[in-house]
Amino acid sequence: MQSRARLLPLVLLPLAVLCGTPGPLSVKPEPMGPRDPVVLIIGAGISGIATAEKLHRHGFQNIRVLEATGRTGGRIRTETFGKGLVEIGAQWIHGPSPHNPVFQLASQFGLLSPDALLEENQKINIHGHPPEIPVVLSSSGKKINPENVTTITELYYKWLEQASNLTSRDCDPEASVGHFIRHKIVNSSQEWNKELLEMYLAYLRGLLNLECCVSGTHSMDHVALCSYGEYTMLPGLDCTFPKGYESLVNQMKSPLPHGTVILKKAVKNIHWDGSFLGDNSHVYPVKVQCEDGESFLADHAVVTVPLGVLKKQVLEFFKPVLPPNKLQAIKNLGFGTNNKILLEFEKPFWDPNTTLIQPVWEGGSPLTEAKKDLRHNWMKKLAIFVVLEPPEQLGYVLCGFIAGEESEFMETITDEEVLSAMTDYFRTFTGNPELPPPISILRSQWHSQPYIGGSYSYVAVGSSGIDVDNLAEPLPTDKEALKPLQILFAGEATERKFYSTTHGALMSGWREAQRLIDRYPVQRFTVSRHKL
Ligand code: 6YU
Repeated sequence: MQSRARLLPLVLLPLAVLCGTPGPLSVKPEPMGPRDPVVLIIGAGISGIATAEKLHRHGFQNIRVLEATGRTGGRIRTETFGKGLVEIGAQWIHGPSPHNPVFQLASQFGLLSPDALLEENQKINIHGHPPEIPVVLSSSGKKINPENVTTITELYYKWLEQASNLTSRDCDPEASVGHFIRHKIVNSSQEWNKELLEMYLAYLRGLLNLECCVSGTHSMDHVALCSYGEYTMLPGLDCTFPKGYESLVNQMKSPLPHGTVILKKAVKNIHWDGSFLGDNSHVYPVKVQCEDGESFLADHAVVTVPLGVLKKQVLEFFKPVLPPNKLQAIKNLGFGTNNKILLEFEKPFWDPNTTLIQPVWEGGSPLTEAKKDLRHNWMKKLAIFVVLEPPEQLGYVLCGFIAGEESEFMETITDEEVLSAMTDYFRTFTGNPELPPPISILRSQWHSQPYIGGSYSYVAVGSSGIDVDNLAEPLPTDKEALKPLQILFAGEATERKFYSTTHGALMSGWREAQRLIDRYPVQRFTVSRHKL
C-alpha cells in the first residue's frame, strides 16, 4: 500500500523551540527612555538581517544595519540567467527539516515548492552528499558505467563517515581529512583489480575535488580531522527556492522600518572600549567609522562580516586590537573558495533524466600532486555539474562547482576565456569535437569580492571548534570585569555545528540578538504573544 505523504505544516516546530527563546512575539514597545540601546549591525547578509529582524521583533527601536555593498543578502545572491533565476551563492537548504530555521522560515513565508514540504522528504538522511546517481564522463570522451564505481563510491563515503566519527581523543590534532582518506586508499588499493586501479584513482581524485567544494577549501589536507565530525548535518532532502534564495532575505527584512538598512556604507573600523559623547549627552562605548567619513555611535555593534574580511583586515578593523584568543581564532580557522560556473546551452548534450554530471580526468590520482600550471590545468579541479531544473523555466543550464586555488585563478581570467576553456572541456568529455559552445556564461568570483574574500569557513588543521567559539565570544569578555557588552560577533563562521551554511548564519544572528534581548529586561515591553 502506498503511504500518502503529509504536508509539512503538521510538523512545524514553533520558532521558540529552535532558538531557545520565548517564541515569536508581537511586541508593542513602551518608550524606553534615554537608555534605549543603539545597536549597529555590520553587514546585511542573512546573519545581519536575522539579528535586526529579531531585535526589532523584540521592540528594539534604535537599530541600524550598515552594509558595504549596494545590496542585502551577502553570499545569498540570486540573478537572472538563461530563461530564469539562478543562485550565485547559496543554492540549497541543507537539511530541510523541523530543526532548520531557514526551512522553517521559508515554509512559513510560503517560499518553497509543495515537494520540498513533504514530510517524507524531511526525514531522508543524505549525509551532505547528493543522493542522485551522477552520469560519470571521462576525459577520453567515454561514459563510465555507474556500476563500475558503485563499490568505490560506497567505500569512500564509509571512510568519510569514519572521519566524522573520530573525536579529539582518538586522533592527532595535526591530522587532516585528506591524509586520512589517502591512508585508506593506500591500504585498500592493494586489493583492487589492477585493471581498474587507474580508473578508481582518477575517480577518487574527482570525489576529493567535490569534497573540496563541500568544505570550501583548496585541499582536504587543510581540513582538520579531529573536528570534522562537529559539523552537524540535519536530516532532509536538500531543496531550493523557486523564486530565488534572496526571496527569504527580502521577506525577513520586510518588517524593518524604512531606513534601518543603510547600503553602500562600508565600515572602516570600530572603536570600542571608549567614551564617545553623543548629541543627546549619552556616553557611548562604541564608535563605528565608515569609509566615506561618516561615523555612528553605539551601545553595541554586532559584527557579521565574513571571516575572509576579518582575516585581511582585523588589525585595522578594531581599535583597540582584539584580544589574542580572538586573533588566533581568526588566523587559525579556514576560509576558502568555492565558485560556480553557469553555462547555458542551446540544446542539452545530456540525456533527459540526467541530474548530475561528474567528470573524471584520466591519469589523475589522489596519491600524486596535481600539476601546478593553473592557466592550463585550472579546469581539472571542476568537481561536478548540476543540471538546473526545470529546463522549461530555466533553459538548458549546467552549474559547475570548482574550489581552491584553481577556482581563485578562474576568477582572474575573462568570461570569454572561461567560455572557451569550457567549450574545449565539454568537447573532450563528450568526445564530440563539434559540440556547440555554451550560448551564455555567468560565474561567481567570491574570492575577489572585497567585502567577502572567499566562500565559507571550515575548521582548518591547527584549529578546532574552540576557535569557532572564541570567534563567537562577545567583547569585553566576562573575565574583564563587569563592563557591558560592546562588540558581538555573528555570521556563519561563528556557529560551531553549522558553520558554512545559511542556517548556521541565521542561527548566529538570532543567538546574538538573544544575547542583547537578555540584557534588556522584557518588563520594559507590553508583550502580546501569538504564532507567526
Ligand atoms: C547553504 C548552500 N552554497 C555556495 C557558494 C557560497 C556560499 N553557502 P554574508 O557574507 O552573507 O554577509 C556579510 C555581509 O557583510 C556582506 O553583505 C558583506 O558585503 C558585508 N560586509 C563585509 N565587510 C563589510 C564592511 N566593512 N562594512 C559593512 N559591511 C560589510 N549555504 O546553506 N546552502 O547551498 C550554500 C554556497 C558559492 C559563496 C554557499 C551555502 C554558504 C552561505 O551562503 C553562507 O554561509 C551565508 O550566506 C553567510 O551569511 P552571513 O550573513 O554569515 O555572511 C563536513 C562538512 C563540511 C562543512 N560544509 C558543508 C557544506 C555547506 C556549504 N554549502 C555549500 C554549497 C552551496 C552551493
